[in-house]
Amino acid sequence: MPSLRKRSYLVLCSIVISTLLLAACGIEELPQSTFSKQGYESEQILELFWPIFWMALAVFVVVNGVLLASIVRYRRRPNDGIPVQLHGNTRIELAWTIAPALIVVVIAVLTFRTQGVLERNPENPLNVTVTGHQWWWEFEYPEYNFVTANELMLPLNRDVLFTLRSADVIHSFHFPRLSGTTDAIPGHDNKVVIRPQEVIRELVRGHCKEFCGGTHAMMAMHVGVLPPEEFETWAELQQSPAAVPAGISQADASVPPAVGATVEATIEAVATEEQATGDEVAATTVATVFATANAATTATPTASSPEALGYQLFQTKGCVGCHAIQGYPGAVSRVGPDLTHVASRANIVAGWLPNTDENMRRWLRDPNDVKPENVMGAVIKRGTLKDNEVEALTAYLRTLE
Ligand code: HEC
Ligand SMILES: [Cu+2]
Repeated sequence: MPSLRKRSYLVLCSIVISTLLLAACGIEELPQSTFSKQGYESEQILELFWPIFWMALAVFVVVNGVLLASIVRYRRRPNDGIPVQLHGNTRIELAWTIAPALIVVVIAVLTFRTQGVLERNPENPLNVTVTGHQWWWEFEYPEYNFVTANELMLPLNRDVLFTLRSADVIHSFHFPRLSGTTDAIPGHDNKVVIRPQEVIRELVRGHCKEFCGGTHAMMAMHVGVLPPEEFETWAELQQSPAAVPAGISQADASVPPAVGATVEATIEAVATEEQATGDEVAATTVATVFATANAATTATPTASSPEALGYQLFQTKGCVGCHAIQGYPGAVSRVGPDLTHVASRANIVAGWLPNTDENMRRWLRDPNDVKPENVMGAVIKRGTLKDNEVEALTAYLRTLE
């Protein structure tokens, strides 16, 4: 039986070792750290970090050095009497007041300089409007007139001006490799400028950095950086309307366009009302609105191919109530992510699942099982979609490249 001391030693060692092992868990998009800077802003932040770090280290060494030296040098020895009693030392007191004040002034000057750079007014920037939702990100490119979700592409070496907003509670926008963190606040626009300096093809991770409710931990996002010509190609793809499966003519879409809009308006009204009381959209209210809208749609799926069936189910199952797909009649709602090019994303559900068929099925089968309390799960429950419907919708969503 090892002694208590030995046992606590073992426990301590295993904690240290497992912490180190976990910290080393290799995910390519990590580390999410300013030390792995890939943009001008993170470079500036790092340039501010180092001088402050070295100054802090010097203070630490001096203070603790003097402390340790005094402890050793002036410790009490046998037969020591009472030491000389003194009060005050003007010279030392002046020194320890002026030296820290100087250090603080230096830090202030450096910090103001960096802040000035970070908060500059960019010339001819690319605009991106970011809206934080519980718990996913919406990205709008106003100059290009398209909306996407959870994944951003940016052009290399160009200032991007982000306008941050929130649809519900306070979120925080943070790509550690590119910039610092800025809050997305309801009813108030915040601005962030980012100029990426490296091409990023393997998307890099960012995250909501302000606790925003139940599954805040599952509110990631990804960014890629492309040379300008490739960025234009990507933007053109995102602008183009969604593909329509063979065998479907636009006229077949029998959801009155009003339905999608009504559902959206109602859900937004509920959301605004409850925002006043600090609540999120009540799941039951959304479900009621949804059921009413769903009952108003009359189409019966008749398609032969899974893609065409999925296309029809997208309206009969009421997905149009929450999702926009450009070119799909009636699908204009912005309660959930824009799905026009969902197949072109590397991940779905705010960076939580790689965008594979299996994960898409998993999400559609039971959204709440993947991400508890999310708005879609208030309506689409386990069993809402039959297996063949999940298959068909997955097949259709796959065509949205
Ligand atoms: C009540 C609103 C609502 C309804 C109805 C709804 N969704 Fe969603 N959907 C959402 C929300 C909100 C999200 C974002 C979830 C998250 O990541 O937190 C989402 C996410 C998704 C995603 C992942 C998108 C991405 O890029 O991450 C897909 C795919 C999707 N929904 C498909 C569907 C389909 C198909 C239907 C119909 C069967 C449907 N949704 C019905 C609100 C809804
Ligand atoms: Cu958040």
